[in-house]
Amino acid sequence: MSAEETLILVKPDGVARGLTGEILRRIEAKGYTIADLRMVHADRELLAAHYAEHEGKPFYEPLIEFMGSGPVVAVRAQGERVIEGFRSLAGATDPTAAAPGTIRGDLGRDWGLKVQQNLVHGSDSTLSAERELGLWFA
Ligand code: IDP
Ligand code: MG
Repeated sequence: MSAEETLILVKPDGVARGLTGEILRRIEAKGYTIADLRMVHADRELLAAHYAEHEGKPFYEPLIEFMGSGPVVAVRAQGERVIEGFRSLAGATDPTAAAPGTIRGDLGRDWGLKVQQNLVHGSDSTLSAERELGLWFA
């Protein structure tokens, strides 16, 4: 059986702040394998597909705008229970509440914007990992 895979995105705030290396370092330090990597300036179509589950929510439009505001780094990461493990490394969605020791807790904060700029995305299930990897690594 091949190792579990997940999609990780370093969001535009992470890239713009020069935190790509630090985030990749944490993924590798945890023992996950970076199986593929690309920098993408995503168009609206890709972002709408990626965030389809959030359509209609108040933060949806600002989220799409933010995610298209600059390049993101897309990562195919591999390892035993990597989906759950990366969500744990990333920390809670709200960077102010995210625990210290996590990517969002250590490196993120609330900037008082309409959308939480929280540095990273990680797939939340095997189904979404498969779907999202198909979108970003088509
Ligand atoms: P996740 O990234 O921790 O899985 P989701 O609930 O899937 O969180 O939300 C997707 C993204 O939308 C979040 O990472 C964050 O950037 C943004 N977001 C989620 N909830 C809110 C909110 O209540 N206000 C503003 N932005 C939000
Ligand atoms: Mg999510």
